[in-house]
Amino acid sequence: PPVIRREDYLAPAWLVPQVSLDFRLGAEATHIVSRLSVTRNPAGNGTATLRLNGDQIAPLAVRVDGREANDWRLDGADLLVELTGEAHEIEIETSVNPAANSQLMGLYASNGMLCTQCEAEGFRRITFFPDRPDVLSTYSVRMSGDKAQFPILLANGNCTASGEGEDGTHWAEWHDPWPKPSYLFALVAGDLVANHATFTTMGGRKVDLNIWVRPGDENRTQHAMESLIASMKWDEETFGREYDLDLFNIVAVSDFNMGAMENKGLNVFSTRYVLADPETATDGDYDAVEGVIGHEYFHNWSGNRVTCRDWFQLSLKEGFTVLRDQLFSAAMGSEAVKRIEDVRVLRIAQFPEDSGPLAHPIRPDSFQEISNFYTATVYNKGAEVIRMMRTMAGPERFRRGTDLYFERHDGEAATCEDFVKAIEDGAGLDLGQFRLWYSQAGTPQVTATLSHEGTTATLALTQTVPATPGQSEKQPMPIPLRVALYDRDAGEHRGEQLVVLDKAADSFTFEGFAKPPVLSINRGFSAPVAIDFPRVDADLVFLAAHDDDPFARYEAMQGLVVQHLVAAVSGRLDDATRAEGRAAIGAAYAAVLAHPALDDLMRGELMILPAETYLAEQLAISDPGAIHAEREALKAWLGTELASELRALHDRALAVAYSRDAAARGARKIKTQALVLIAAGDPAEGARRAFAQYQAADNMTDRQGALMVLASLDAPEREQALADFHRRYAGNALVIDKWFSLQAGALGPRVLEQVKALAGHPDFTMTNPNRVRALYMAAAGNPRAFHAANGEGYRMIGDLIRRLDPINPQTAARFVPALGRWRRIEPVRAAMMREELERIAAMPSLSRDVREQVTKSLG
Ligand code: HT7
Ligand code: ZN
Repeated sequence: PPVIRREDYLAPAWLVPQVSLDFRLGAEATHIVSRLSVTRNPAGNGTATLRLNGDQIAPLAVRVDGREANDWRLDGADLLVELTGEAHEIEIETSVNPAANSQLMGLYASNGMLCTQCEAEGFRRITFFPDRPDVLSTYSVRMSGDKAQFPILLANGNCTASGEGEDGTHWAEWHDPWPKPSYLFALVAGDLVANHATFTTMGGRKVDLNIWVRPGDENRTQHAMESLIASMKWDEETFGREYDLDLFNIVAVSDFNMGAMENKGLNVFSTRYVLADPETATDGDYDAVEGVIGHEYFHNWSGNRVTCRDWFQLSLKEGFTVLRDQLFSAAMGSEAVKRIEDVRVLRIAQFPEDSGPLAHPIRPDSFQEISNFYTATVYNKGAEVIRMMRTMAGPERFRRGTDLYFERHDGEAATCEDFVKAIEDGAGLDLGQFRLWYSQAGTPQVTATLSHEGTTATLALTQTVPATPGQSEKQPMPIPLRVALYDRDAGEHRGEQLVVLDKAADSFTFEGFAKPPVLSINRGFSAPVAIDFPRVDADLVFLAAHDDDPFARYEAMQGLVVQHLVAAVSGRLDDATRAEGRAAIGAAYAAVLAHPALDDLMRGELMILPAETYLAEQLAISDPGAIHAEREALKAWLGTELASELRALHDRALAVAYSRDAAARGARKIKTQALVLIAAGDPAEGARRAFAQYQAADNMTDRQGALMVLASLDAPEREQALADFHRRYAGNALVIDKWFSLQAGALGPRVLEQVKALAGHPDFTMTNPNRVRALYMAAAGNPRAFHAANGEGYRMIGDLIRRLDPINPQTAARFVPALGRWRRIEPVRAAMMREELERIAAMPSLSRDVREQVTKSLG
């Protein structure tokens, strides 16, 4: 497949100021007439050829200025039309089969309704069009269809007219006054009911809000509606952004490739980010609904009003919008806990990407298939990069920068460079060298050494940015590190400072320390880097107990465990040092369990052990079996050592009644964390408590937590609870997804066998990405299953990719990175992982999506 390069960008030769689309809807055949007003772009290359992208569609008719055109041809999937003048009217007819569209891109059928997904290149599967984000058009849409089958007809913007047709049909016309690229087009038709509310903007505009779901689901939309209203208000207060239409529709669909989509005025969501009630959604699910509703709403400005010039600029809208949704969620709940959660996601999902064969800068230089670049790097590292600018500028000056960005580029298709320049000008920062964060891949490795002489402490820092595919030479980048030095006796620091390491090596001095201080570095995770600062356990225990930055406190706890487990798997611990390490960890855990000043949400966070993937990241080559065994052994030791404290904590939490307030949510969090450790130390006691928690549960958080623990135990209660859960929630797709995931993510020795059996369960289907992910992403993310010593886990994921690719290539490609980690795994497993990739590569026909990921992974 051809490689598309950022440096080859050319402005479009033709613009399309207006489009009108006419859909005659049918589940098996939808007929589309598209009318484009095209004008020559003065900034284009002057070619007479109009290139209209297509993908698996055929032109049924092509008319230019009202006459049947002969002067057109196909170039691969694209339609080329020769034009003589400066402006023309082009009319094209196409027909598509939504029911047969298993890729879920373009127009497709889901649960009896019709809906669209056009980002990134789905619009070309509906009609021929310059399907690129820098061609902005105003859209008028007419749709007609059977009224009984499609009682609700929705598109972007406002409904301008509707009426009845013949033979039980009806029609609606929609107009969106805001020019937009084709990827933001949307249409939905189906049997839907709405939760309705209104919001009055700061400028006094009354906006109708609707959350559309299948009849019967409307009672589960209140949290989504409250989150939407909170998002609208927060964006006005925090970024000065006001909504710009009289109507905002959200539709929940069951079949969706990603989480949600920000189509102008008509967001389409996977049901899991809309529906929530205590009986079926965990506290984590509630948070995810709030975060994704916010994210898509915030795109109305960061993405829609200011869009991307080309897909290499994806982080312009995604990185910025992730930062906005993170700040929003932090403001709605606990800032400290949110920061810890966001960093955990970055470390588990993005750090491995940045150190593997698929590493790319947040603004990639080339791609074969853009769908492969909706990555943790573009989204989450992209957010961290913008967060660093905010840290350096401070929130007020950063806001001046974002105001300037929106003012300068409203209505435009912009670049990452435009964003950086606006922050530079608005916030008054020099970001010259900082731009390297956009072009260099790889997680910077920072080493720190603290020395002390007289009353001066000196912090010496070095940085290296590791080589990544296609980038062997790297330059030092500005790394803003929030640091504080603690006086060991007073238990306090002398004020936090921001040091910016912008050279390969530098040092910073701090005066007034009679004794060697304790360093707290990268507080709040001010930079997305890995810090190598070996320290004695006593210092980590000190910070875990005293640091006034909650993230740094968490980091100290994690550091204690990471140092110990890395030493253990590297064979560097003898009996005495193992006992010493465990004693330090045990003491820190005991302090966390008992600390009166900690709220339970934070306590629950501090109780979570570092993930196996994060531990693997600390080693050049890792043995997943050894990491798993050592981590489980530590869990069991903690569970035994702290048995009485953990039982007391579990009992205390059990007594707290269900509510959505922070105290009750915290109680639920520690309840399950305590159960995990109790079960590790004493499986029989764990099973007894988990089963009791399961039976007494009046909410999904407790029920799922208990079932998760039971699913990993070899106890009779396991089968009983799993069967009950399936019976209780039969027909509720989102909860049945949990049932699949819990089993595939479990710890038992038979998990692979169970996953294989589940793939044959009548509720399993390969055509619903949620279900596929529920079973197989959980298995691929379960080290015990995926890295089974006999290679069966690799074989299972390889087989899945081969079977899924012809059905849904985008989803299939998302499973490749797990196999692509082979270079960092011990040689026996690495050979089997590689073999699996080769078997995929040898398939006679593969999608561009999977082909790109596999080739790069083998590379
Ligand atoms: N901007 C949206 C991206 C998206 C997407 C991309 C490829 C294939 C399907 C997709 N569905 C949604 C989601 C977001 O970041 O808000
Ligand atoms: Zn987004």
